[in-house]
Amino acid sequence: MEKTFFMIKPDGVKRNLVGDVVSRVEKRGLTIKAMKMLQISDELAKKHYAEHVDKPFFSDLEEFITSGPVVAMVVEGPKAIKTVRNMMGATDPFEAKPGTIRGDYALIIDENVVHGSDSAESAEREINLFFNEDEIV
Ligand code: IDP
Repeated sequence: MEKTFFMIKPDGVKRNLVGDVVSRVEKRGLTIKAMKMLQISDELAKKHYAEHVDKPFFSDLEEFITSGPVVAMVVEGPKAIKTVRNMMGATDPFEAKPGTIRGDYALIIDENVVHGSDSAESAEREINLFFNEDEIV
């Protein structure tokens, strides 16, 4: 069993896609171990996207990710990290295959509906950034 961090970004929440995205996770057979809605602060955005803070798109990314509530989750299952990444589709929705979340619901890289950890190290780091141990059931 593996745990990963999964998040519905502000565009997904604004577009009322929470139910659908959560339903896809549940129907796939993954288990939701923690879930909460929160508004990301500038400080948390810089920590979460630490690898991107020096990139030219960071200010747009920070503005976007703090622009409204997100739904953050800890999701568990066999090979959960890669399984969730496969369900999300490519970072650029133009490249994302139909049937994936981004391939079905997004058009541009700036607003691509979901985030999921890309490695075991990021999963651990991101879960600890968003959740206390006692919030994970
Ligand atoms: P990921 O979300 O698929 O893991 P990352 O490369 O970690 O992709 O990028 C994090 C987020 O930063 C992306 O989901 C996207 O919203 C945003 N992003 C990445 N590259 C660009 C870009 O070139 N322009 C604008 N936004 C970008």
